[in-house]
Amino acid sequence: MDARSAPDEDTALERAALDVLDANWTGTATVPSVGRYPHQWSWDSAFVAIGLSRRRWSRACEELLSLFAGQWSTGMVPHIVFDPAARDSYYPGPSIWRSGECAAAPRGVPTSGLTQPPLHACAVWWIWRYARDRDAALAFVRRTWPCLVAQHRYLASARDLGGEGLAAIVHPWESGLDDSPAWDAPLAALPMVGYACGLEDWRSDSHHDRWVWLALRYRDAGYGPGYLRDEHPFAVEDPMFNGIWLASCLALADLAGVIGADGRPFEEAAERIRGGLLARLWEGAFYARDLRAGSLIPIRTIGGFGPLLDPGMPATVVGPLVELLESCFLGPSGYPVPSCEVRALQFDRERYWRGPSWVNTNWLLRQAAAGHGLGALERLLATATLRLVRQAGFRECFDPFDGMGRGCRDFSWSAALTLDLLA
Ligand code: 2M8
Repeated sequence: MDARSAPDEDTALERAALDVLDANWTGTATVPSVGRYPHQWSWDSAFVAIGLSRRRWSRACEELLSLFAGQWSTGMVPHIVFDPAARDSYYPGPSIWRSGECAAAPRGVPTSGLTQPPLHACAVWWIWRYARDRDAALAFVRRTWPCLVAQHRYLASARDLGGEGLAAIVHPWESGLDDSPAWDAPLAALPMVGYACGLEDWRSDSHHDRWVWLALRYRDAGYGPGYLRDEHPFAVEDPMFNGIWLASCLALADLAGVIGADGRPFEEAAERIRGGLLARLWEGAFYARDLRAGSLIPIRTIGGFGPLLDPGMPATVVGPLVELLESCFLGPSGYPVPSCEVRALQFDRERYWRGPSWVNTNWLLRQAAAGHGLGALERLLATATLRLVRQAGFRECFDPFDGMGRGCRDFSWSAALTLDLLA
């Protein structure tokens, strides 16, 4: 059935999506989910702003502005901006990150010390593109421009840990694909034993303990760039993070035209990232590179399709990537796109980023398909995503075989991006 064929159903779905976003709005930002994620997350807010830009334009602007209120003086946009009024139910919360003790963090706005995929320039472009009030839109672009430029400068300097133009993530949480099997090997290699963080000794082998240990180590080093470069034991060049960064560089080049700034540095940055992706992460497919081990991580996940977001990727790369998508991700799953290759040993249909399908990555791939003129793939991804939310609601993620909803309900980016798909 064509998922877009029934106007009444579309209206009801749109209403339901707006209800979720209204319920998750705190007055200054949209939380991903009221119970499980009661603060503001960085790339979630970018997706929410994109989804709201055609329905609640001013709120889309507020969403990004409240995120930028948490930006550090280094330019880093933190992955969580904490709401001091929220129940302290999320771990690790502000008392673990202690951003207030770091001179680079903003005063009075508690945040995490990590970042997340830099989709924000794309979101600002969306807001600009769909504004009815062009003066207000221009003012918004001018206001956010310095934040975006600082964010990109931070990535190009403090995060080019491999020295070849790509940004490295220094924690799995920075990828947004938290428990992806791509991070299993670098996590397993962490030298955890013997490091006491003041809370307890680390003897456990669980992923969660390793995530927290890594965050604490970075915190205890004062969140410094020198420590990241020379000592931090987790540094990975992720194709999704860098594909999104590249797309945002292109958005910045376009936004430069809007405000009469020079767009060339951002076009050049996009070219540098494209060169880095091809030279360092491409081996018949895109893989993440473990900078500490000095090798590619040989597992194909949804992250490997991030570079498709670049409309300038050569056909010799786009062709095999689309073939891989069709044969190992779309073909074997009834409800695409699974977050890990279905035949991989690590694939798990029930566990977050180890198998389930997600609305945000489906949406990103749909954008990528549109950018390459792949109309059939673009339509398939839109239809499949709308089918998921129609059948299971705005869940956090979905079983890729039977479409059953997983994770929390009333999840913001699932609702927001549905609005964009319906638009
Ligand atoms: C998940 O990540 C957080 C940590 O940042 C968590 O598991 O607690 C991921 O799905 C991430 O991509 C997302 O931004 C976040 C909030 O929705 O949840």
